[in-house]
Amino acid sequence: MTSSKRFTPNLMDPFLRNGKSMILAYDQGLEHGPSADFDNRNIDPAFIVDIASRGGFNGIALQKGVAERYYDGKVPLIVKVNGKSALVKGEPISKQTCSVEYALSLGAKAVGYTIYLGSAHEAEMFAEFGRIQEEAHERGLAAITWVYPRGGAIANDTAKDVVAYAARAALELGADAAKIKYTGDTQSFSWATKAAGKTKVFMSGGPKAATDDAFLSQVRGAIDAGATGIAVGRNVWQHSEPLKMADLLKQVVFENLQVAAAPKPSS
Ligand code: FBP
Repeated sequence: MTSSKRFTPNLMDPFLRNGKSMILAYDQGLEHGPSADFDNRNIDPAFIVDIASRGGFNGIALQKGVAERYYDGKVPLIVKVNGKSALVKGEPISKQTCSVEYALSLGAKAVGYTIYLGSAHEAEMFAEFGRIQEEAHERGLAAITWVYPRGGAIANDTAKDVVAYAARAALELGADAAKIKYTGDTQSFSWATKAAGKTKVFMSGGPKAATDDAFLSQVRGAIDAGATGIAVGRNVWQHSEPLKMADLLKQVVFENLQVAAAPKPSS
């Protein structure tokens, strides 16, 4: 099977190690606000940038203001090129905050763009992502989309069919990778990884899980379902020992660690 000359299968290579990947996400300061997610340690972007390199992450996702001031070049960069605050209510929409050209000038190897699938405003985000994807590819950058089903039309954003729809939307819209929520089990998440086709699937983390094993078993389930990896934030940098959590994640993602065997860091 051949692909068109327009498809460059290796744009995600900077973020892969043996075909797998762990990306650290830190755009929550804009998406949720500092008081929702941060404490005195992780409110400092330098703390997170340090975790990314010392924790062996294969990428870090930042908004442009944080990237401009704190990115140290040690880990491949994804610049989020849209964003919104948690203050606006109603049908969600997230618009462009940074050009592809500017992301490239910051050292990005990929741009990230959130689409609220099912929102009354999805058409605007589809169109904007379409332009960004084409420009990113022209400039040799990967286009990664966070596809989050949301709005009045969505009853359950982690239902099997809804998550598979998110994965498929990413493929149809030309994303190199899709960051999607976990469905809760390997079998149902497998449908999403199938739906994504050649678009690589990354599991999104969500709020910090009650126990380390609870989170690690989600990661195990996603990898077993065919995901390329994870793109997570709070479960790492809200952890009392982020580097120990990073080490456990590496073992699950790259070394096939079964979660029952995972040593537990104190949390
Ligand atoms: P987490 O692992 O902390 O959930 O981060 C993943 C992420 O996609 C962030 O990149 C983004 O800021 C946030 O989740 C969006 O969260 P929400 O689902 O509340 O919009």
